[in-house]
Amino acid sequence: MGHPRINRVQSLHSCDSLASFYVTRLACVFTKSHRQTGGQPTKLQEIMRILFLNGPNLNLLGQREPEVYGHTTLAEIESKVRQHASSRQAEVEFRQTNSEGDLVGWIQEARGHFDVIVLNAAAYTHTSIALRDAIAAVGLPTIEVHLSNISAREDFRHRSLIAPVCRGQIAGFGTESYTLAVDAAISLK
Ligand code: CA2
Repeated sequence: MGHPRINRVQSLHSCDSLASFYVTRLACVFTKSHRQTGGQPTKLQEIMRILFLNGPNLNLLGQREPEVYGHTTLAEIESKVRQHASSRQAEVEFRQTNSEGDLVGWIQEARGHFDVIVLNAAAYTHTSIALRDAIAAVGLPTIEVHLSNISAREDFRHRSLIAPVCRGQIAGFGTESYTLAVDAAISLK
């Protein structure tokens, strides 16, 4: 992941016109122009930055086992998530990996760059103490997401090792689980 560009934002407040401050790229939007507010201090609305992480085999979505996971590809889910997020002034980064180490690294690096992590850890949900420790250590609100209802499937999928360190879990709504996760992330603002 590249480092976000740093933009300099000049304050529009009449009383502190010399003041300026730094924000990470797209961290804020002006909700009203200075003119519209008649010279009143301009209100800033924070943009929610959401990191979507997808674990092993999710790159196969839409290509294998459509009877279990449907026909929608991960790229199509990403596109739906981006559309949904942009209509709600949220910024999204979307990644997939088959490697547990990548997921741990991305969770560790997320601090300071993202406000919320949405994680479909796939099979690592049920096995990974490393992911659980990373989520707990980083302390960013993390939403666990699944396409299928893991509680209604095989016994070994009933237990999530990451659930106790996540803010909540969304499971069983197919691709809608991902757009619901955008709304859940925004609700944490
Ligand atoms: O329901 C989910 O989102 C899961 O995280 C999906 C994981 C599974 O191990 C979890 O228990 C629940 C599996 C992702 C693998 O996706 C595939 C897609 C197409 C073909 C084969 C696997």
